[in-house]
Amino acid sequence: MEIKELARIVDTAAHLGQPITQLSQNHHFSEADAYAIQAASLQRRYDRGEQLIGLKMGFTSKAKMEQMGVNDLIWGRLTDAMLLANGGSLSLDRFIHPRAEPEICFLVNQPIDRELSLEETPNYVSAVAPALEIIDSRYENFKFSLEDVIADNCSSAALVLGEWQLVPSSLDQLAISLEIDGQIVHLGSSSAILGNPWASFQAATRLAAHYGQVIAKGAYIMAGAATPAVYLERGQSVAANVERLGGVILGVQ
Ligand code: OOG
Ligand code: MG
Repeated sequence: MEIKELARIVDTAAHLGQPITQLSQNHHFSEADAYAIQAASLQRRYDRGEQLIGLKMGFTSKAKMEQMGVNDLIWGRLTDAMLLANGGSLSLDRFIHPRAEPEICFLVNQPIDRELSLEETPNYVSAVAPALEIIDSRYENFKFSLEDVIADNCSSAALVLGEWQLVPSSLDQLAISLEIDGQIVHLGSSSAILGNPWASFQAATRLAAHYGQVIAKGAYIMAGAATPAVYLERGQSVAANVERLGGVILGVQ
């Protein structure tokens, strides 16, 4: 069956850290098919013993949409194998052409199996943390169509979470920076994330419910990058800082 075969191709590329041509070059598939490929590729990870730890939203900011030339919200799945320690290191050997981006992560306090309204979202979150997401498209040259990137689990590769903070009364207009070797390379605002990171959380509940993915208690929801992503090079240290929430740092080896 084609969905399973395409899932095998993207999963193997991610597992081995080897690039592939865009699936859409040789196969015609819809957005719904792309999510089915993503789900089937994640099933292969679960079969290897990985566990789902949360979801990530993508293209929630204009900066990201413009950088990648894609204009639709996407969502992907995060597993425990992707989690890196804050202050730890990332080995480039495992990846193809990884990029880092600064994010905000939500901690879910009870199961969610339906679309929440924006007003109810804070009742479902116990804490927020600054985060770094490492994305690593499995496609050559980091180029893809909307369907390609969805099938490829939205380029998910790794994530680093900072210390959990009590949810502040507002997540509006917090400065978010991406730093390489202590220098700010991109500066954005939390309001660049769909106008407000809570809107991204709300959209995650809508999309998860639509695709039949229950969000578990304890799940992490990554709101999406507020700035463009940057390529990483060996020897660098990369950090994300979010005003009032603190930061995270990772060495690149
Ligand atoms: C897709 C993932 C987008 C974000 O935060 O917008 C994403 C990509 O850019 O390769 O994670
Ligand atoms: Mg991201």
